[in-house]
Amino acid sequence: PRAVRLADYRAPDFLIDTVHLDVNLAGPETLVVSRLRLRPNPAGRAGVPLVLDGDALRLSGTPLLDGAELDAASYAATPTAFTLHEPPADAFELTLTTKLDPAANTQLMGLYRSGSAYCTQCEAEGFRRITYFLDRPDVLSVYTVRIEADRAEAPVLLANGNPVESGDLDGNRHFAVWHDPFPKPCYLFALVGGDLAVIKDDFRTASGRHVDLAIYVEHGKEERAAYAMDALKRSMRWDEQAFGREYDLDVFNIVAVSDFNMGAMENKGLNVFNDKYVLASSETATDADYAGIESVIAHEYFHNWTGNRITCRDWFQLCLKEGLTVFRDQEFTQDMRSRPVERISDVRGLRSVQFPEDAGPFAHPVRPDTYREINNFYTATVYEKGAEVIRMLKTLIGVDAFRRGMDLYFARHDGEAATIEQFIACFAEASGHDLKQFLLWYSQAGTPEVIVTEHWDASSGTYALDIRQHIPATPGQTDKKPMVIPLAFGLLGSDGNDVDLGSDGRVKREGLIVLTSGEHRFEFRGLKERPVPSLNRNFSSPIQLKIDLSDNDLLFAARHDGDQFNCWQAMQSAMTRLLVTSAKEIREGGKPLGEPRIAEAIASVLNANDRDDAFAAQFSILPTETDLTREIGTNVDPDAIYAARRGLKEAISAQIQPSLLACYSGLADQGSYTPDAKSAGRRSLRGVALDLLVVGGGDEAIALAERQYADATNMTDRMSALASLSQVDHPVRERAFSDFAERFANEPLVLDKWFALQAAIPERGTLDRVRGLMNHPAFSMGNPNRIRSLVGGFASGNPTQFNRPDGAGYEFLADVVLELDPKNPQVAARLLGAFRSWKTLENGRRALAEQALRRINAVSPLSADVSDLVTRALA
Ligand code: B3K
Ligand code: ZN
Repeated sequence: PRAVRLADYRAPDFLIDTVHLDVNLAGPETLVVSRLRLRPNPAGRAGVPLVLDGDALRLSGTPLLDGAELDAASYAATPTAFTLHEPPADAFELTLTTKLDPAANTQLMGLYRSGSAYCTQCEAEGFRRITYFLDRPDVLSVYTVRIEADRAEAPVLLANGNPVESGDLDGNRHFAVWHDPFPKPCYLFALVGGDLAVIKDDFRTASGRHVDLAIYVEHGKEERAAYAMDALKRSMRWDEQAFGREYDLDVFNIVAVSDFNMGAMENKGLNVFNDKYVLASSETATDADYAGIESVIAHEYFHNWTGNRITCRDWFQLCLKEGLTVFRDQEFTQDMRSRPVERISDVRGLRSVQFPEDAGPFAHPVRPDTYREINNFYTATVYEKGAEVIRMLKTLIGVDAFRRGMDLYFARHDGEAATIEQFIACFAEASGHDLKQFLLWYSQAGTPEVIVTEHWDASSGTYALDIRQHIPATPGQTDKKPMVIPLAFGLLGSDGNDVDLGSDGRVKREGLIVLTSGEHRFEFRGLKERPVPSLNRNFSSPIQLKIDLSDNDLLFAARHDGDQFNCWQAMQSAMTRLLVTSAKEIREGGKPLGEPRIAEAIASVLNANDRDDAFAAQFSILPTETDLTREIGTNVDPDAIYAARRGLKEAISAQIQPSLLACYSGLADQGSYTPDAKSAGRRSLRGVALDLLVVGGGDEAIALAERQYADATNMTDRMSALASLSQVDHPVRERAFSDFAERFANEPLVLDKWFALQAAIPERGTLDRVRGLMNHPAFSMGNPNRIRSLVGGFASGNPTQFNRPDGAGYEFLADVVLELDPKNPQVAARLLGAFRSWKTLENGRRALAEQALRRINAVSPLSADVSDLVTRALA
């Protein structure tokens, strides 16, 4: 496919004011009649042919222009386009019929079947697989949709907007008509037809509108949708309170389906969800699953304003809706749960996926300026870094100006397809700040490095920070300009409190330094002692902070920093430094390093009287293998990293076993399960303690895990026991795995956890185990969740085995990608994310990874999705 460029954007030549769809759901004979009211766009070119997008479409019958059949010479229809050579100069009506076979649609884009239901997925370019259309987000239309189906096969018929009419027809068929008064781009279109169960509720908006809420699920799963419904109502209330945004239709429907390419989709008034993000019961879902449901329900709901009421002008502006909506869902979660703990977990996520992406061949700006396949840009950079950019904006201009800017954006652009410039202009106006330089966050890729050196002059009591920023080169971008970087900070005195900052005129507000050029010096005078700096508090900017603090400083900050995020960060930094050194020594034939003070720091948090369980858990978890890979940066040996990490865990376990045991038994299962943050925190700390104990290796610890597994009254405890056991090569492990498989044989979503855990076992036999599991009756190459759990779990969740020194892990992934590509290119392409850091590997593995990538690249045809990623990986 050819590259599309932001610089080439042109307004559409035609607009579509209204769309009438008549969809007759009838298996392989499904017909879609589309009646479009079109007119030339005054902002477009005059006198050009009308070209509608299509993808694998079949026209059925003769198209009508203003009700009259078109003659064959006046139009052309191919699977990828419908062209009307000489369209009328004024408004006209075009009627086109296409014939579809939803069951044959394995890409899960457009109209397809999942289980017993017909459903749709249109973002980004799936609507063109349903009917010919101007499939671009700046064409907004009012839709009326009539669906007809067999009454027994599809008693439930849903589309966007409000229900208008329904009734019975001859031959056991029935119909429903839906009307969506809000003009929308076609990527937000959805319809569902099937035999589904439903749970209902309702909501009264702040201004008194009554909204009927419904969640549709597979029969028998109704009870498992209760938490999603609760999360929905909390989201609706929160958006009113935090952003002044009310819901705007009479109904809000959610449908859970089991075959879905991603998490969920925000179609106006009819969100379609991967059932993984709807269904939960204490026996089948972990605390993490509940948290995932809460945040995805909120995310899709929040899109109603950020995405739907105001959409994107073009796909380059994707972060306009995604970064902003992730920011909103993160704020929601922080309000529902613990702010610092959620911040830590969001940053963990950012560092483990977005930072490596930004440092490798797939790096791209938050707003890309070119793409060959837009599906490949639904990335951690657009979503998570996009959210960090909004958070920085809020930090820079302050809470009140931020809210005024949001209000202005909603007022000014409601009903429009907007750009990042228009969005940022609202904040510039509302705050009086010049945000030109800030826009670089949208156009420059790469994680900025902020390098800090300290100077302490005891004689004058002057403490200075020299701060330099450097943005690494990324594909297509070698020269970078300095960015605006807000650094929240404090200086810790020896009593552990923040010292009075003294004065440096350029410190903007109390505790905030704003970097704008390549180098800065900040001086603080009148200090009695050298302080310990606490920089980038609460992770105020998505940067790599490089400052060489001693272990003493770090461990001091870990105990005393008034910013909880930075307590956690200081501990992570101390552990990271040790692990990097340890990995290096292991490669040179040495033994893994331990560090008594790290174990002590963990013990003191575990033993604290006022312990916050969720925070203590985060505090005690070591940096991930991905974190260490990124930190080491070049010539990476995943086995050494694993050995260093495992070695440190063993050392900690051995040193503080009594504290771990005391903590573990003090947190015994309290019986009845509730998914709230506090109880989840308890369970997560219990899991962390157990994990450390089991790594210590004693039979007693293994017995403890075995008992926890068997006695568990909820999935969180059962899974944490199984996860701990999965890391040790012991007969108990296999017993537990087979028990789990039997217990949950009829629960595909639960078996996904079982697939993923086995795929992550850091042992030589795992690749064969994964191959074997692909033949398990519960596995299917047709279901994205199964593939992501087993194959994705191996490729992205098992650094030592995916990166086997013999290259077998890479070859396996290449085989799966090539097998899947013709059926579901989007999911195939996603799997290739596992290669995002291949260039940082040591030479042997690097050559083998390259060989696997080249083998994929040599195959023809490849989908646009896979070929785009492989090309970029190899560039
Ligand atoms: N907007 C959808 C993602 C669509 C992905 C298309 N490949 C879900 C979301 O971000 O809310
Ligand atoms: Zn989204």
